[in-house]
Amino acid sequence: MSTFPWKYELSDHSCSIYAGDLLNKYTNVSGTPLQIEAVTDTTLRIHARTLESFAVEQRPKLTGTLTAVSPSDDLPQEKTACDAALRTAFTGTASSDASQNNQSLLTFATKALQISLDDELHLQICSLGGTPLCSDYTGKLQEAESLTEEEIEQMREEGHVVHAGDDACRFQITKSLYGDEVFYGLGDKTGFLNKMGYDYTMWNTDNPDPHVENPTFKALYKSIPFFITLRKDCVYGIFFDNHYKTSFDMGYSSTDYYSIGAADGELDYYFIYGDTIADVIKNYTALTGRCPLPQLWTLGYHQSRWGYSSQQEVLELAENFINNDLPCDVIHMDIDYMDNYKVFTVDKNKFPDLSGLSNTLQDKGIRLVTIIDPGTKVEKGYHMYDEGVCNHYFAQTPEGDIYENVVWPGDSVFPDYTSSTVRNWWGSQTKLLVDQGISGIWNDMNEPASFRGPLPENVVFPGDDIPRLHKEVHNVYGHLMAKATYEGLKETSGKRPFVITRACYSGSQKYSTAWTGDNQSIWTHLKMSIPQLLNLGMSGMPFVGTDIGGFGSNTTPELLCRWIQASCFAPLFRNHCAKFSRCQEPWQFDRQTLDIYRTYLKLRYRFIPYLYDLFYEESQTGMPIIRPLVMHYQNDPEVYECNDEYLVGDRILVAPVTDQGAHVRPVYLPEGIWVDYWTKERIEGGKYILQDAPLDICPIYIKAGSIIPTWPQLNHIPDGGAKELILEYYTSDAPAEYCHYQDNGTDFSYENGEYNIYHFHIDSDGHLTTSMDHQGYDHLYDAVRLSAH
Ligand code: MIG
Repeated sequence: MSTFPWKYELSDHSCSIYAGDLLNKYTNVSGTPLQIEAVTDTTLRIHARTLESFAVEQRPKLTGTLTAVSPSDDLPQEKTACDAALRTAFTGTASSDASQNNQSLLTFATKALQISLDDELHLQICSLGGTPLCSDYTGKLQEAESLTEEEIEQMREEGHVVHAGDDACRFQITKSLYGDEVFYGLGDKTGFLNKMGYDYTMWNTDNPDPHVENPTFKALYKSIPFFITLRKDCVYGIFFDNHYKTSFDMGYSSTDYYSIGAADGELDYYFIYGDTIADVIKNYTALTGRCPLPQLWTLGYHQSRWGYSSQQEVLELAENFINNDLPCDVIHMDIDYMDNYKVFTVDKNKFPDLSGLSNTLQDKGIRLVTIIDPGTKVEKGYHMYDEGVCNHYFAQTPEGDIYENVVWPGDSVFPDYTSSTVRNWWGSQTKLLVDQGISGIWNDMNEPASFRGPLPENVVFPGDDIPRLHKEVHNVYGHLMAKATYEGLKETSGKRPFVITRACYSGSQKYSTAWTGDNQSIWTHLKMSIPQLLNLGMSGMPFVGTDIGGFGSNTTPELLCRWIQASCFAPLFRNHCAKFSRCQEPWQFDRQTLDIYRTYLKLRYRFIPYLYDLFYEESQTGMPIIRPLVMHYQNDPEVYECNDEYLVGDRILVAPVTDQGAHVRPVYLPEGIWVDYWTKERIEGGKYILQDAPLDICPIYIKAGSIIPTWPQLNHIPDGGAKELILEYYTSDAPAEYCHYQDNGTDFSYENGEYNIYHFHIDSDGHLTTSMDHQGYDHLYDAVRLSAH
């Protein structure tokens, strides 16, 4: 992949352009009405700085494509970025003579793409062979049926959800549909894997009603304005880097086009091309960053509940795990540990000795993570409030007063994370928790959520120098909070920070893991968790999970069993539930539930080294940990809409049961030989099988020819990992290879080369040889064993 130093520095690990750093990204753009820049041969940035030229005066006159731009006469061609780029970087030739090439105002090519603009600035992107990949739509737009105010009111009175006017776009781009598109990504949205035929809004939203498939839930907690389009002969992604409220109509209004619009801000999107979905994700995460290597223990089991509220209770909880022989690495403390919900305080009555508690637990192999919300209590004498007021760290009303709303602590104010000074201040507070032995921070309510109505659009975030309104900051508020937390924890702990956030924007993966917010203990949410996590992974957020067992309402033993099974390879592996709902630790039910639950915790723990290898791969390439089948079987249309199976890496296939009462399910196995993990039966793929799945069985299959590194059974993850590695080998006639990554699992010394990469090779006779591709970490395994099946 070639890079063009004249524009951006692309590095494999992080991105210099934006996402957290994004608030200043517009400043280095020179002033042309439309720029098309090749960031690489396969990534184009389409950017128009002056929004005014795109503003569409009234709906429904949304033309969407670039037709509203200033007429071509006003476009000094020699100054367009594409022209400039041609001189610097492209191999293609320019044809800027309109008469020479039909309507084309300008055409040029990279090593992978041909780009042309017509005289109304409709953009067409083709492969080098000339096949249109993505074209602005030039036909007529579907007009929405218009209802009178009265009709809308009546419908709303009866309880119908009518979206009228509230999702108005100032501008919109519209792309042709060729009829063979399947869409993936878009973050955490409800519904199925394929987003074709739905529409979504990007506006970080905390709505605790049971999340149902579109259209009621157009928005959830996260705004990741990136999707991948799979067509018969091509794959491309579009990343619409605009963090005002944006909308994505993915063929919902018409079968002829899809459209992307924004309430404000600039037209600024990236077209990202690749041969495979993996390529597109790699190129997208080259722009927005990748999730850095986590600490090893974060891959273990996490237990949480909103309601753990005393030192004694947390201690007993840990003992229950130990006494029941249940693997567990982390206990989460929700808002009840704080003194009156004041962030960065601890209730000394309920937790008289938090340091003592964390030490005791850490000796037993269990760590603590505490929640931190943004809402800061209004209370004179409280250090966070006093310091924030004194230094102007909080968001303001347009008149310049501190803006107040209500959240858990009562009257609350909102830190301005768009300011680097505020982020540093906030981040440095993590010391208070780190000093008491806290190992990670969970960021909640950072959409931001508020009890007394939403924050008005014109709340002001003063920032470092440029003040911004809430409507611009909203979708990156959680992202910037996570950044502050990550950077603070890195400084105060010296470890790889463990952060969980609810609200996200593109790029949050650099700082944080995420969970999918307040689901419910219902079967539809178990079912939905699979496409939701897979789409998050394809949106560049790999370290994600759902609340196992469901957050709201009461779980049932059967649902809990199926949920732990479905999640046993979920990157973030946490059981969490709400106050007032039934406790859902595994021993709260019958013996059978406890036993099944234990089986899957133990299964998870054996595969930790494999998961960690996948995290290493992810840190290099952006490849998610769990993947839809389509990522590895892109030429098999049968898997395009596979909503209820997933791959872990490329060699483990999981097909969980997500229906109440089901003890058998159809499983689609793609081409190749698959080995049933439980029975070791070998099955030829490329077909559906009917799989028995009694309550204690989650169907799992391993691709023949795979080497998978596992650990001996442990109930807690030691820093640096286990001393022994067991290579599970699922035989085939061909030789097998596997690269395995190892480091101390805690800090950043791997950046100085302190890691090992083992290269395992098994020849066709089944003999194992090991070589070292890299050796820099001095704790090698005591033993590496081969276990062939
Ligand atoms: O308004 O901190 O999604 O995980 O337990 C509820 C209490 C606030 C919402 C989070 C949930 C958490 C709860 N929080």
